[in-house]
Amino acid sequence: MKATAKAHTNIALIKYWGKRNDSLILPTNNSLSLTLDGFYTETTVDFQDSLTEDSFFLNKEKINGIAYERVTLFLDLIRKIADKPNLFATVHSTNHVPTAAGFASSASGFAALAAAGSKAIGLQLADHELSRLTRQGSGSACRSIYGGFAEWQQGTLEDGSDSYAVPIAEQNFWDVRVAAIVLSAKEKKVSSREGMKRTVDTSPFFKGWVDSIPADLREIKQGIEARDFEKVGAVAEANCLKMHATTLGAAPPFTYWNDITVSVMQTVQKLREEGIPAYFTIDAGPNVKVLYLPENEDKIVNTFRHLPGVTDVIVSKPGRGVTYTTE
Ligand code: 2P0
Repeated sequence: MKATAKAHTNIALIKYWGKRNDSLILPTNNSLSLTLDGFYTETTVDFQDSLTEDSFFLNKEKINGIAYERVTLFLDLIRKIADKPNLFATVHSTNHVPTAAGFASSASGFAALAAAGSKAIGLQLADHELSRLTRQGSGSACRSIYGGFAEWQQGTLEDGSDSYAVPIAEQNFWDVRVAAIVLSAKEKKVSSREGMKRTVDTSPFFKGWVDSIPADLREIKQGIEARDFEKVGAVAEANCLKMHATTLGAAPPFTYWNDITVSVMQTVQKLREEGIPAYFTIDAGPNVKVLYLPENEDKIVNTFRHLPGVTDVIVSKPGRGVTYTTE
């Protein structure tokens, strides 16, 4: 009972920032993302009757501790759905997500684990069912089931049964590019899980954030449909700034930005003044992602590669949804 799946990471243009239920991973707002072809995880799950516990290997190294716990707790969910409580697995994952680029490998990681694990145990899940399962490993991962643009619908039910992602526009609909601007900064101090919780619990700006989401979503979906890059970029950049503003209001306050983050943001705004359409977005870390169109790729790469404090620029096209390798 073995299966292999590959899933790509995604970048949120309308951010997921806040949970209404921590254990089921139910968000306080819808979010919308673009799946990226440059960054992915490939995972093989092999269930065997002879095993008495799960084991997890990441890039060929045996993993213990919290990362192992998250994998085995997630396999418990799969075992429960399949009604096979005593069937254990060996999991091999290979990450093609450079950690320095500041993309969460948890998104591609849990999407690949959910896909390979559910297939290996014999479940045949529809995409939305797979997305709903994936959500319980890591929220943002539920969007990586699909290629191109996807929206995670927060849902209204307490048990989370209507909280999953749906496709908005497929991979080949529109060639929008994303450059990850890698900074020479150390690892972040506040994890996204902790930062999100602190914001929900203490930031007076959190309500304003949540209230502003429906209009942002409406506008960005109109922009995607019309392939209106300025509209999509402007909404994404403003949404990112609002998310980061909530952290400054938290107690104790925190920010994911450093001086180079701000310098990259200012450079993006300067490019726009020069007539190059480029927009930034930032997740729970100091690195900046820049949205641009293919005809401006050289200009974008050259501009940021030479900016002080930038160590690398990694470009990506829209990516595909989950795929399976048959053996
Ligand atoms: C996002 N982020 O929408 C937002 C924007 C970070 C900033 O989703 O606790 O690793 O596993 O559900 O998905 C990062 O949070 O958190 C994240 P959990 P996750 O991409």
